[in-house]
Amino acid sequence: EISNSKLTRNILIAMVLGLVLGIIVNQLGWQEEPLVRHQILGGLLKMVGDIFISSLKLLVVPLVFVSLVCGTAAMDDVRKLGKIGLKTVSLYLLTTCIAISIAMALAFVFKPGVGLESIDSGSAVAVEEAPTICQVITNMFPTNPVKAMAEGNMLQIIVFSILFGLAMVVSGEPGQRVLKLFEDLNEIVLKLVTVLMLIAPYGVFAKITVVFANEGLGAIAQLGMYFGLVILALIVHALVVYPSLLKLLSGLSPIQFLKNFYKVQIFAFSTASSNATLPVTLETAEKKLGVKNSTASFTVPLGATINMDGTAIMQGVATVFIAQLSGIDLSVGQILMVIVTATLASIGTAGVPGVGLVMLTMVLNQVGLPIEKISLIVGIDRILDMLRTAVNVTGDAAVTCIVAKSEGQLDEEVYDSDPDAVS
Ligand code: DAS
Repeated sequence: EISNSKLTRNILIAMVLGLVLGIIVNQLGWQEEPLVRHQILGGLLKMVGDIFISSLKLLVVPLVFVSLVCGTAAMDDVRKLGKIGLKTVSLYLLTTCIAISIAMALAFVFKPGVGLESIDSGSAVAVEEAPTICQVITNMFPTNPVKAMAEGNMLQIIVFSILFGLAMVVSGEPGQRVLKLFEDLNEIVLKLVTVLMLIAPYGVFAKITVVFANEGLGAIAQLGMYFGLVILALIVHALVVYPSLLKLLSGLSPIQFLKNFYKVQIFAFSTASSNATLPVTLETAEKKLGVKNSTASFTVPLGATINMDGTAIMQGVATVFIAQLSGIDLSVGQILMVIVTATLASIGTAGVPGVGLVMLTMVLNQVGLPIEKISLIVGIDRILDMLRTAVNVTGDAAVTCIVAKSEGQLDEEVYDSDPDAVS
């Protein structure tokens, strides 16, 4: 197992190498040579890239099912904590919905994927007639959970996982025993994510080389548009939405919040893992934001699992970007489906590096978009992962402050004091 930072470095090196090699091949016109086109771009590199994409798809069903059952069963505390629990979960889901809506709106306005339809990194699918909202809701309930998993019908898997987790909560002893099993399974599945991420440098190199060999410098512009748009949405969410919620709902100073919290954001950025940042988020919530332990010890770990606004933002922009790449106009029903799927799926997804990309393949699958089209964005996803993880943990802390303040569990003297003065 290699460290996150080493893996990040390898992925970035692979991306740059692939980009440079691809552009050289394109500038020399070698991509038209039959040997290069069929044996290398369409042969070896396509194979390596497809194995990488398959490894992401492989993870979706076990990751969503196991982590969502754990996430739902953890709601047992929500039931015990009643009002606080309900308030916390509602705010987490609300901020995630706002995040993905901002992301999709920006992507519809700036159209990062328009003009790249020619990128043939996967065949565009004929999208069947969009179902009505009633049909969507009816179809969410599986007739056979195993069939839903076999078909990768994510909304049905999500509904089944939540129902199964709730049944565990209300079944007492048996539920507690099965929960322990699922918590161990969750550890294993998350480790599987880390192990499969080791393929990422090779997969990224293969995918990026093929795209830039075929598209040349043109693809850089679109890649830059996508990259810039995700960052813009992350900044809007972190510097407008959270400060507004802090000010409006709790009268807390957003500037003071950022002064207290920026070191955690840097740690989250460097680890690209909400889980790894959890101890730092928790300590800062108590020592610098003045949140009582009884509240923070519930809302912060819950947030690290069910609240991933930064990830939802990437998924929002990426979904619209890939629809535009594929020349597909998303219907209102499909847009709602993306928001519901990404929000519900984020409930269980624990915060480890790369999990956002796995969840993106799930969202694309759900709305019938070609997953192969993520070739262009897998390379830079690692950098975006670091940025969006910083937003994920910021959302956890902001909601924690809002809930704590409303329950009289936040010491404003600590909150307003100079964070560097605190021991
Ligand atoms: N790295 C994940 C986290 O820790 C976010 C993601 O992969 O999108 O929150």
